[in-house]
Amino acid sequence: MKIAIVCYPTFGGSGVVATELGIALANRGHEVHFVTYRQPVRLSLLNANIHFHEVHVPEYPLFHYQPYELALSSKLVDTIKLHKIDLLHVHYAIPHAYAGYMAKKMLEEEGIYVPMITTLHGTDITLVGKHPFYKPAVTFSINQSDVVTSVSENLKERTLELFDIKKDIQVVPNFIDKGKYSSSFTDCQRSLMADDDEKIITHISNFRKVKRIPDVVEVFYRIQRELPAKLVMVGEGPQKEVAERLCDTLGISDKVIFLGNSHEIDRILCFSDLFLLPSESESFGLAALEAMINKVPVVSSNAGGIPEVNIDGVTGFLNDVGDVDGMAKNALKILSDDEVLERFKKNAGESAQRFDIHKILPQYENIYEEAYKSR
Ligand code: GMT
Repeated sequence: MKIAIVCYPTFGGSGVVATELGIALANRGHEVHFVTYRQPVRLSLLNANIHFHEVHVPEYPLFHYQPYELALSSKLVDTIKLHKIDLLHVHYAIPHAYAGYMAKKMLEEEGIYVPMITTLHGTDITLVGKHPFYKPAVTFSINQSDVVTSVSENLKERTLELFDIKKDIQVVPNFIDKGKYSSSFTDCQRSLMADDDEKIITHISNFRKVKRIPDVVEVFYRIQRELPAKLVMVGEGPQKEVAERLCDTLGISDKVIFLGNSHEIDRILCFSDLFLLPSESESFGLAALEAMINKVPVVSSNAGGIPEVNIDGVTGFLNDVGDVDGMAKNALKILSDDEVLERFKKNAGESAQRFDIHKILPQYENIYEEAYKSR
C-alpha cells in the first residue's frame, strides 16, 4: 500500500512510534510518505520505500499564529494526489486529525477518497485535548476518522470518559523492534558512567511537568543513601533546570549525569540497572518498554497505561504517583541483591517481547486493509 504518515518529528514517544512504524512498513514493502514539518529524528531516508515531505509554513506578519493545520492539509492534498496515496495514518490527534479531515474533504471534492486512521497517543487526550479550547475540534476530528486506535486500554477508557466518542476505538499497543536490540553490543561502556561497585539508575523523558522529574531525583536521593549509585538523566525539557537545582540542594550533583537528548538510548540502557518513571500520567510509557527490552527493570508510578507494560513484582514495581519513599524502597529491593536484580532483568527482557513489532505490525496492516476495502 501507499501510506501517508503524519506525526511530530521530535523525540516524543508518538513521533518515535510513528517513525518506527513507517520504517517497519517500508521494510515490508509498503511505500511510506512522512508528512511533517521536519525530518523525524529516528528516520533515515536510506530506504527506497521511505519518502519525506516537509510542510512549510511561511511567516506572514498579519498572522499572530502561523496556520500550520492549513499548510499541513494543503501538503496532504498535494502529496496524496501526486503519489496516489491509498491511506492516511495520523499520529496524535492535535492538530493532525483535524488537518487530515480537511484534506480528506478537499480530496472528496475531486472524487478521491482516502481513509484516515487516527492513533491517539496520550497527551492529545489526557492533557491538551480535553482543554475546553480544543475539545470540540478534537471530538469532531476523532469522530470523523475512519478508524481510531489508542496505544493502551487505559487510554481508550480515558478517551471514552472525556469525550463524546461515537466511534469504536481499537487498542493497538506500542511496540518495540527486538531485532534492533538483540545484537546487544560488545562495547557497552559502563565504566564511562560509574565505578564497578556503583549501580546505574536511568531516566529518559522530555522533562515536562507530567514526568514528575523532582520525584526521579528524590527517589535516587534515597537510593544513594543506601548503596553506591549514579543517576543518568537523558533528555531535554523545561524541568531539567529544576532537577539540576534539586540535585545541588540535596548535595548529590556529583552523582547525577545529565546527558541531554540522545539518538543512542540503547547504548545508555545497556549499562543501566534500573529505570525510573514516576509520571503523573502516561498512556503507555514507551520509555519503560525501551528499558525493558534492554533488560532494565522499571520502578514506576501506576498511572494510566503503565501497568499494562510494567508488571508489578515481575518486571519492576508500581507505586502511587508521588510515593517517592515507596519507589525508593522497591528500587532497593531490586538493587540490593544481585540475584534479585538478575531475575528482574531477565523478566523485563522477556516481558517486553509481548510488544514485539512482529506481533503489532500485522494489527496495523489488518486495520489498513479493512479501511481501504470499505472506502
Ligand atoms: O510523554 C510525552 O510527554 C510524549 C508523548 C508524545 O505524544 O509523544 O508521549 C505519549 O505517547 C507515547 C507514545 O504512544 C506514550 O508512550 C506516552 O506514554 C505518552 N505520554 C503521556 O501520556 C504523558
